[in-house]
Amino acid sequence: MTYLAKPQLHHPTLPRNKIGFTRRDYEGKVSTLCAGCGHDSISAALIQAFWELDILPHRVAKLSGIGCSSKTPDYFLGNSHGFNTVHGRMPSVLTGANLANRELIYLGVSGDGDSASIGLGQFAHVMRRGVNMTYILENNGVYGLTKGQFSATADKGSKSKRGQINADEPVDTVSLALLMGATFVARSFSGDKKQLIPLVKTAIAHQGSAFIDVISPCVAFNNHAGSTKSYDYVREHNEAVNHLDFWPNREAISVHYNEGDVISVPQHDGSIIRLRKTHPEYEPTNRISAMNYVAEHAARGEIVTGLLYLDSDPEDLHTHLNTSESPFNKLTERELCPGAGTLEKINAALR
Ligand SMILES: Cc1ncc(C[n+]2csc(CCOP(=O)(O)OP(=O)(O)O)c2C)c(N)n1
Ligand code: SF4
Ligand SMILES: [Mg+2]
Repeated sequence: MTYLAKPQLHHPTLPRNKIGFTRRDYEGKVSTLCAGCGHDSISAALIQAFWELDILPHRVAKLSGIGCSSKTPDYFLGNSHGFNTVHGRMPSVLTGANLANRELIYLGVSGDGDSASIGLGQFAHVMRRGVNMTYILENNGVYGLTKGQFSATADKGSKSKRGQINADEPVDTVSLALLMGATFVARSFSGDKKQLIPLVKTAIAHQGSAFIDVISPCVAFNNHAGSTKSYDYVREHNEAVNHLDFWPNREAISVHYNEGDVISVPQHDGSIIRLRKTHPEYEPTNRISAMNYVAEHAARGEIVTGLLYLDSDPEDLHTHLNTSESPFNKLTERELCPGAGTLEKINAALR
């Protein structure tokens, strides 16, 4: 029962997006995760975001590692490209794919074990290299797939289902992404679609390394009293610093807000991000103050969510490396092999 295909039949009255697709066209196979798993809500948010953005599914490449979270790309965007890497190695495979073909939209899906334990080095480097991607970390504080051991994001002092207390300091992936130079950093909660869907849409439009840590409770192993990743705990300690509205182009803006409550951030591609501040003192365009704010609130047991940092003029890996605009598979032999004379010149310059 690992793979269940969904029936092909669509109801004829289902709403269609601008390119004629229904939400069903962005779904994948039937999920085999536990009923109530936060990861399924994240898949639903991704389906909604890609549908609302009118993205052709074949323009998307989904990459993941190993874990319940990393299984989820099978449950959405069934008509997109997909690749399951070795545990913790999604970032380097995504980087390679991106270098070979920058025309696709890259979506990395990972878990806290995948990214903060075995894949911590890969996570740090993909952020500092500015790979143009949306990186979703489905964070439940445990290794769900291997039966609930504490992961590196489990908070110190939090309790396992069997009553053990975690003695280790946590890795805060949001702080690490900020430190390593990610140009879009957010935190959200799988139980808050209203916050998550616009964050995902904005991250997809961002032309640099976009990271969203989504707290995603594991109902089988980490949803009890004493856990800091349970539905109840996150609802009680969630401090949303802003709410996001995303317009794919400037003309479409129809909502008006009181002056002072909102900041508008135009993007290079013509889209506009509007941030409604719920914490007026929060400044999402200052990396250092974002890091301090997240750390100060974490020390008080509060989980700060929303768009935490945005660089609206990001540079991506292709700019740094001055790479070819064309995907490798569209280059001709002449472009790929410039001839013995050119090679000789390069070699001579290196002697
Ligand atoms: C190299 C390697 N080491 C260990 C494992 C065993 N393993 C599989 S999934 C996993 C952890 C998954 O945790 P996480 O990434 O948090 O995903 P979740 O299941 O919680 O969504 C581990 C340790 C593996 N598959 N490969
Ligand atoms: S074990 Fe946990 S993470 Fe895995 S599917 Fe079940 S609830 Fe989700
Ligand atoms: Mg996990």
